[in-house]
Amino acid sequence: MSLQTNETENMKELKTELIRFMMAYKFALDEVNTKIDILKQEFKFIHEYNPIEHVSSRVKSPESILKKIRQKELMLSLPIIRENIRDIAGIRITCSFISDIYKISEMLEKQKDIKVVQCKDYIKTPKSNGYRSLHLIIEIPIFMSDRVENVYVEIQIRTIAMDFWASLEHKIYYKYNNEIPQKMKTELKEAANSAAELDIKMEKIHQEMNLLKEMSEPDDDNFQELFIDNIKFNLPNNFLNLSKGLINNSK
Ligand code: 0O2
Repeated sequence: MSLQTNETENMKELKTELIRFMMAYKFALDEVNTKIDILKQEFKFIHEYNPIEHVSSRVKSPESILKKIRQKELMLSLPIIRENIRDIAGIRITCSFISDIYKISEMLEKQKDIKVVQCKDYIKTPKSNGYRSLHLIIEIPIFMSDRVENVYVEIQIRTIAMDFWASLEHKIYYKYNNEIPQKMKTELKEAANSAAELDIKMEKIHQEMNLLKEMSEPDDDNFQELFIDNIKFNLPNNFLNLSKGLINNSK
């Protein structure tokens, strides 16, 4: 085989390996997104409550991967990149309340094919700039045609308020090229604390509302649940008996 043919073959092999490498992360995201969607739907139908407000996911761009390789001074080798850059596949889940964050993380942790390899709780211990979020690095098996690959996925779970703060902070961080003026840093920290207070207040109001709902809920023995277009109606048994009579009499 000539040197040129050899090089072309090598290039082809490298290209296939790179495509396989990136595809595994896309498949991992598909799997985790499906898991989250199932939890979301199940919660809505069984518990009549949806703890997940919003889900977004992305595979890190090759440019961002290269940037991280340089930052971490890694060797250009796929197994080294795989082991050291564990957020190539990333999912962000936004919830209404802090308790939802832990509920969702627990439900994911319990799934047999998910292995949690790292958990960073920036809610219990916020970062010094005020950043709050729960970060999980999970490992999930992906079944390919000729192999099984265990792929890392980073899952960030946060409330709407935490997400609002993090998006703004991220924009400011890039605008000032990592050199945020001290005044703005202080304001951001204050805003993070206000957002955390708001989260606590909103959760308290939500709990009080649930309590009131429970107290005013009709006695099950006297009512029948009826679902029309996913909307729940509580119909008194007396009314149903009366309707039965009406139908029978009209026959
Ligand atoms: P991007 O562009 O969002 O992906 P790592 O660098 O991941 O090996 P690190 O930094 O210890 O290790 O991980 P950590 O603390 O779990 O943070 C990872 C991700 O969390 C970041 O990814 C951000 O998305 C988010 N994050 C962490 N700290 C902050 C913060 O102070 N502000 C905001 N807005 N987001 C934060 P990347 O790769 O840095 O960026």
